[in-house]
Amino acid sequence: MSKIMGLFAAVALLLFASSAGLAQESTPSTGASLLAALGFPDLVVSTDGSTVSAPAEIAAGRYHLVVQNSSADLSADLQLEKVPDDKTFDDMKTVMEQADRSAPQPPDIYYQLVIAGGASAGPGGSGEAIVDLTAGDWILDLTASPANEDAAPAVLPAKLTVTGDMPELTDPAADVTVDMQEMAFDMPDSILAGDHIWQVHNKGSFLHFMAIQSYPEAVTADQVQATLDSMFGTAATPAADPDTLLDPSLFVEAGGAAVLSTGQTSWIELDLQPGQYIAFCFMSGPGSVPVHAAMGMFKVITVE
Ligand SMILES: [Cu+2]
Repeated sequence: MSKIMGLFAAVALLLFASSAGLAQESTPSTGASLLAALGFPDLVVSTDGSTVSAPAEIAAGRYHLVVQNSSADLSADLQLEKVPDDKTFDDMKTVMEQADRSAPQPPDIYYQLVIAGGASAGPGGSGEAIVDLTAGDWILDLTASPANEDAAPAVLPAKLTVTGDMPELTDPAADVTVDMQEMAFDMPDSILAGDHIWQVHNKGSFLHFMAIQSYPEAVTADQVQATLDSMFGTAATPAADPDTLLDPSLFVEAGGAAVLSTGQTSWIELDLQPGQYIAFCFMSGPGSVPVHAAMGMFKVITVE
């Protein structure tokens, strides 16, 4: 299966960590990155693929989230999900454990959650993001996935209690600003190559995330849409000329931002080389809403 379908499958299969595969191999480790240099306190979540180590309680605020993955062969995807007011962490853990992982999308409650982003780390690597955590109980929703997409991931939710009022916050300066909404990425058509901070905000009403993939040659939005239509069966018109379709096996993951719910903002760091890239949202739902990318939620980007 292609990387794109793999990511879509991850959205369907990894119940509460649908940002699987967003780990950027070249993400610097904590202490050396642009994100670390912003000076927000570290929130370190470590895993060996079978256990999770993280603080049990922190003050409300903006954090430099660092996911450290010491597993040699599993990828770690962390998503920060707030426990709803009328539920407990244990309620949510039960929902996650009992969910049907062969279902096309997560249970309805997932779409009601406040989700503050997250980060992914490949085997032996780390990942990071700047995230905002308000008072309440949160689920550190960590999923450890083998490279074999058919093998079941380990779901390792941990509880994080956040206390107190949010401090006064000034948004860090970002080189690239992305607003996500139904069904579009509002962002520049071209971006300067190199290491940059990206601000990613969800101004829509659905859950969204951003998966950036490179492609080895220039593409048009029409080509991307036709390819998505052929992959997801969403074509309203007869199938496009196969010669115009992109080859899904040529897409390469280049990083991205984890799931954000309405009104949430996160900051990520990407170091992209010049070339052709496409940002996708492979979220599906709520309800019968198809994969957002196939509904037009993608953006062709040139990095130069
Ligand atoms: Cu979306």
